[in-house]
Amino acid sequence: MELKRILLATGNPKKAEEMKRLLEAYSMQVEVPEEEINVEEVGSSFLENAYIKAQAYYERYRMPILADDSGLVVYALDGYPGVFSSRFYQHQYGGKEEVKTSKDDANIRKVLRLMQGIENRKAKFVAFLVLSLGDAGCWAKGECEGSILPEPRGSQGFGYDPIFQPEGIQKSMAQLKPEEKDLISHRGKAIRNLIKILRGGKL
Ligand code: ITT
Repeated sequence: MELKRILLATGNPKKAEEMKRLLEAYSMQVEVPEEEINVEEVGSSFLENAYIKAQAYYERYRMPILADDSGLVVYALDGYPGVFSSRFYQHQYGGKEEVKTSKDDANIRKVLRLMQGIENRKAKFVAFLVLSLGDAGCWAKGECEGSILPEPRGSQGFGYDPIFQPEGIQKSMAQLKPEEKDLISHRGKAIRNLIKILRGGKL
């Protein structure tokens, strides 16, 4: 199936920038919503939350919608922040963290605090995409394995990028150029998997 125009179901400008960059490589016209919809992400999985976001935006805009639900999974922290990644600083798991400069900074400080003295630093980024066309749709997934650094490094990207070191790379995700992140990131892989589904004629 050939999709020309698509609206991103996100209120996160940095995430939207990445999705736009990745999709435009496939000649798609990518739009961002004029107004963010306040969606309650009540699902217990990334897929469920991506579906909830896609549905909410489809109801409002009635055009092809692509939603992304993503996050950081730290094995030694029972899979947290997981689906709570964007607001981990205020989650009761591990105690709340005060916001001093930004939410991203508070989230990072909390993960580093919880990881103090823990040897197993393995983690992964996960992204689930849901495409909604109203009467049809599909989903795709991408993962990026790595580990949690002892302190933040770099200023590119967003979220937990400064404390995440992708497997086989001697830099944090926030030290990579945008095109380097796209090649290995969970979101890059998920978008390429989605394109395969669309091109494979399975939708
Ligand atoms: P929308 O729901 O409006 O899309 P959001 O930021 O709340 O925006 P999520 O609920 O999917 O999105 O939460 C994703 C969080 O996971 C995000 O805020 C970051 O903290 C983290 N995250 C996801 N992808 C990331 C990436 O590529 N690099 C760093 N952190 C990432």
